[in-house]
Amino acid sequence: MRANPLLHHFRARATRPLINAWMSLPDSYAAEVIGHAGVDSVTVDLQHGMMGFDQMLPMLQAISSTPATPLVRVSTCEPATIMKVLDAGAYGIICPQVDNAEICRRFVSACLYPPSGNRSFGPSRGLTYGGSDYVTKSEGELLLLAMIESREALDNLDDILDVPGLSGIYIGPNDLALSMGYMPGVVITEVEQAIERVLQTALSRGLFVGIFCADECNAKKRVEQGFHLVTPGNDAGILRKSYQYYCQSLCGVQESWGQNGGY
Ligand code: 3PY
Ligand code: MG
Repeated sequence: MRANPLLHHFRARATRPLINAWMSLPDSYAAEVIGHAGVDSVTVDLQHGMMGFDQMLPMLQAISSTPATPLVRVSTCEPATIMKVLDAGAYGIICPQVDNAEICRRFVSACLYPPSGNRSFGPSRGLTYGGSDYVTKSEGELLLLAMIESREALDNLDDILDVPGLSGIYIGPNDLALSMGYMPGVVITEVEQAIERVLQTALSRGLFVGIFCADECNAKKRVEQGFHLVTPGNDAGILRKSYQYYCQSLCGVQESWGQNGGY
């Protein structure tokens, strides 16, 4: 089976941070361009991105033509969708709102073939992209990341992290802040302490730890903190920032919509 470079970097204890791109734009050409930008992975965001399954498929095909690992954030922990996204060739799933161990078990089970899980057979593009031994080898190559992004998940952290088969976690700092009573995109000590606790608890179990970041400065801070993988904002935010930069440098300060929490 085709190896998952992201997972192999992690297992080899990569000495550099892993960079993940986050796509909300429903476009395969944009996915191809971003996949060739030097990132380690590209995540197609089905939860808040402007695409559905039919647009995701050519995006995964485009990412497959680049060195980046194709990942998908699903919109919810729904086994049928998770299985279909894996069949489409995603090499990792980021599952949002994994608030307790039961949700986490459902997530992991949907990703793994029996006897480890209950993923249904029909690997489709998984087989085409992954290789003829996909069904027997996929368990060792797919990255399964549970999003920790609520107060409830903090309360259930140990039980969530103990679910067998989970590769690691991905922190959603915006939803985490909201669920703790704060606005996203603002540095709040209580939220920072919670993020540090999640990080250390996951690291102590040898799990893969990623986090969404507001921008590149925030991503640098998260790398120094010890995160394996960082997402320095999403594609639309980065595109907007680039145009804002050109507008400001050519015409001086201009009125424009700001960004919030990396979006
Ligand atoms: C969050 O910060 O809540 C996220 O889900 C990142 O997209
Ligand atoms: Mg979120």
